[in-house]
Amino acid sequence: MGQIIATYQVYDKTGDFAKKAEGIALGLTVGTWTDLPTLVQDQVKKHKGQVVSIEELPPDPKRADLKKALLKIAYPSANFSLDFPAILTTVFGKLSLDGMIKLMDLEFSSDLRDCFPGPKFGIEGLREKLKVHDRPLLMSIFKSMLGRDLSYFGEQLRKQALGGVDLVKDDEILFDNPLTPFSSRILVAKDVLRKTEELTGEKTLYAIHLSGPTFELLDKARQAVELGADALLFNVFAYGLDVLQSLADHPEISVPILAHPAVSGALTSSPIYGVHSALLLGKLLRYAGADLVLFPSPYGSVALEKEVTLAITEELTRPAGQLKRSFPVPSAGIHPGLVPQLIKDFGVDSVINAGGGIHGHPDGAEAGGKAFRQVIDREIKSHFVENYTRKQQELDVALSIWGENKKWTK
Ligand code: 1AE
Repeated sequence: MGQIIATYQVYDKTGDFAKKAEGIALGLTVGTWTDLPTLVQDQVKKHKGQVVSIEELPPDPKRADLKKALLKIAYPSANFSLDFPAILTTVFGKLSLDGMIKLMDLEFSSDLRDCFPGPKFGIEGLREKLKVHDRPLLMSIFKSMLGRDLSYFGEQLRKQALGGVDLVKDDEILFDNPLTPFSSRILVAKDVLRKTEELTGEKTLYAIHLSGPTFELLDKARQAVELGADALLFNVFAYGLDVLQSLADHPEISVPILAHPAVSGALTSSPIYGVHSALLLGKLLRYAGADLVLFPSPYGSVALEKEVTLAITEELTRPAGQLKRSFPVPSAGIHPGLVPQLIKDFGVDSVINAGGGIHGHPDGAEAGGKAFRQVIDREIKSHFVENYTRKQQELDVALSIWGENKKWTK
């Protein structure tokens, strides 16, 4: 029978973690156990959670009065239906309200994992769409779109595409509005990007922000696909993992989905409470079908610790049965000077993503895109071509203001 093993980080004054673990294993499954008549005990046995392991950890220096441990508890698949609401309620429902406890990981037995189709495109599918196989992809973000109209939108898109950007995404704060309506953005983008491709010979995909009331999302996503949208940007944590999964699994939603991390900090940021970032932004977003996952890089304006970003990346890309790999997109405050470090940390199979770092180039967004492409090419090609030299005028300008390998500063 399948199972999910949950790992919890817990604290306790007494250090009686065996009692705590057994309390969770019972409390989240059959409730009481030994007080039941023998016949009933037999009936509920297969539903009881099992304590798998208890590992005591060194206490946190600031809370030396509290003992700390990792508890692993197995939940049988007989207890839940195969959807995120049922799984999350089983492993961390009421328990998430129960004091100092953090959900660190969920290990799905392979039969359960294989029930999640995951990303439709993944890294390979997206590379195939763009015909780019040998370098990190470059994504840019529309900025300052609030209060702007479609001609501004089209012009900003044109400049980003001419700069050599592979994907342009809406800002996650751009919602339905009369100046740049949803369907018009798709149509304008198609027209602009067809023309830029004729000029440059390179494809650029536009990811439109899918937003609005939950029950309208599927129809809107269908409409987007029918109008020829290239990709969807989705603020998954404002809705829930199940909404992403329902969209990603739907046969008519035949475009890549970018998952944005907005709101997730409320669940992941505490070292003591909530859900570990590698689980929420890594493993579960991949299971839920995100083709690309944005998360704060260690270097930008809203940063995560480096080891956390690497753990997210590992979950998005490690072998996992038939699941395709999702693209890691370390983001926020990225400028060209950070690209060598980003490639070193996240590899060629990652996406360099910048808003301010493209639009803030003194010579405009087209030059901003070129500066990024120049530094990406320099980093990739200089490994293979001896004495590699290349025109890098736009990059030199960008490095003169942001510096090389310097962290983002306000
Ligand atoms: C972590 C998400 C980053 C994001 O969505 C965004 O808009 C970044 O903008 P910049 O690159 O910091 O200007």
